[in-house]
Amino acid sequence: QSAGNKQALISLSDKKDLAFLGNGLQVLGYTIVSTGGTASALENAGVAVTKVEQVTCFPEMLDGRVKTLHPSIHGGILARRDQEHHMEALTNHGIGTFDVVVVNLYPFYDKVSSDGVIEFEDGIENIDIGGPAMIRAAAKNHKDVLVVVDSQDYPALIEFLKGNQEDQQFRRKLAWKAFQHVASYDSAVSEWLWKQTVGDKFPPSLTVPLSLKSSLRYGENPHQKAAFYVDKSLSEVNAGGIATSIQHHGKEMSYNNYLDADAAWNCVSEFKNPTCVIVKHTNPCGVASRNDILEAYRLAVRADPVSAFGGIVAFNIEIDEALAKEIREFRSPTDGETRMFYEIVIAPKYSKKGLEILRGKSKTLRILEASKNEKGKLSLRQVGSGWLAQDSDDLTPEDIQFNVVSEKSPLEGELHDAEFAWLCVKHVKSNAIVIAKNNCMLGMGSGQPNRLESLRIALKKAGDEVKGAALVSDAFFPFAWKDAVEEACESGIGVIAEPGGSIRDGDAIDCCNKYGVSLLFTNVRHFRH
Ligand code: 93A
Repeated sequence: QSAGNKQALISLSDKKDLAFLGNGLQVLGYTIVSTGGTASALENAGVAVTKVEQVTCFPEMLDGRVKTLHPSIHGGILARRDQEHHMEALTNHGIGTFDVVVVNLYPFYDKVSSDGVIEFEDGIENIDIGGPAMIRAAAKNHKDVLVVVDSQDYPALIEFLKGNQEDQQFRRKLAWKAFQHVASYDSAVSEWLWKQTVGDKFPPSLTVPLSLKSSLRYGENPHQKAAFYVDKSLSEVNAGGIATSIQHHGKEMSYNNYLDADAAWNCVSEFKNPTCVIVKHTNPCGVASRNDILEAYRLAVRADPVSAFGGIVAFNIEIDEALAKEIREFRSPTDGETRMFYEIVIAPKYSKKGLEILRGKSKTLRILEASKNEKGKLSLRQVGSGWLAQDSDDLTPEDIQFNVVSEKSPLEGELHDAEFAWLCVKHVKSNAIVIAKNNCMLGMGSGQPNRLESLRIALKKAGDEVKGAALVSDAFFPFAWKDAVEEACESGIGVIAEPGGSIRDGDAIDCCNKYGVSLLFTNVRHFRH
């Protein structure tokens, strides 16, 4: 290679925007060196290219396992330009330097996570060795070698090269991204191998590095710094949901927005019928299911209009024109005048018109489109310097039984109300009580350190409507007489459902029998701490 001749090394499995990249580099006078498939694709796009084999004077061998693993390639990437003896060595061996390295890796991740069962051998063959070696070499020598692993960075690369202005920050950022790329790739490989030994059993292998999705303006409070990270392998396990949602409109998502949106989406995704869930501070304060989604929305607001104001509204069906208008226009039941204000609206889909109307509601309203949550999600929570891992609480009403333990059996409607309230209570912070009737949450008590207090809050919110409704508790009642169960019975509730399992279960049953209330035991607890 003649001195001063700029060279770019390109080796890509994902050839997206390759023509743009190749042409851009060619126009800038770069000689392009490429591996087999990439070279063909460049030629097809009308870009002149030198094959790696011409540089290494070696054929690609071992079915492609060894293509670029050669001193003529790695010497050209790794040589220190400021070290005379390095440059001399290159000259002596007839090796040219690379100024730009663009590589993306074998699609290992897509291969092993695609639906079809992949043969073990196939997985192994998709482990890229030469690619990461080039990326790491270029990232190490980023002072003189620009390393690009993401097609989204091609325009910035071309602009940078046109500018001829040195910017070490840009180079370092690319290098940082390059090491992240390789690290998450290796994690995916190691996790896959781990799964080949333990199957899908717990615990998972958690060697995953996180990649920064965005810096947040602040954390839970303005004096706390914050950021949002995504984890590619977890986002596979935890496919769908808020982390991968699309924001169509509105102010940037905040730390609390992410938490609340996640809570709202997780809750509304539980329901099969058209449902609206309104969340405030991670707790559902309004939940209603109706065939008429407009009606569901109005009921969800009315359940607790004060809390709903400034909350997060989530739907499990498309927001069309009529629903969007209702969200835009609906006035707070507290004064009948003020239009309801929300931080976020979430839905799986929007009609064109629906989206347009919501966009017009306010500049700030965040409009999210989220895809369905997968089951078996992994949840991680930090405890000091450690992490607690568990799979998600995915049980559905079909998975559990509502066993009648009282003399009175619930009516069909009451049983249905209990199931509905149970779906809600799973999403309320412990100690959690939910009162519901006719597919609508009437009241809830959350986060109190004692169950009696949660019950009283829920009863107060439900007001007179409590008569004949269903009351569900996330865990058993430790006491019955002169305690939560009795207060619930005195309120006129129709049916109570709880896990059971207290040594005082007998008292709860006696109490319900005395008041003629149906009592159901589910045998399943749903703490949410
Ligand atoms: O099999 S490898 O691990 N051995 C190598 O020497 C090597 N060099 C580049 N895989 C290697 N690559 C990978 O080939 C790159 O990371 C890239 O993903 C792919 C591009 O191949 P092609 O240009 O033939 O489509």
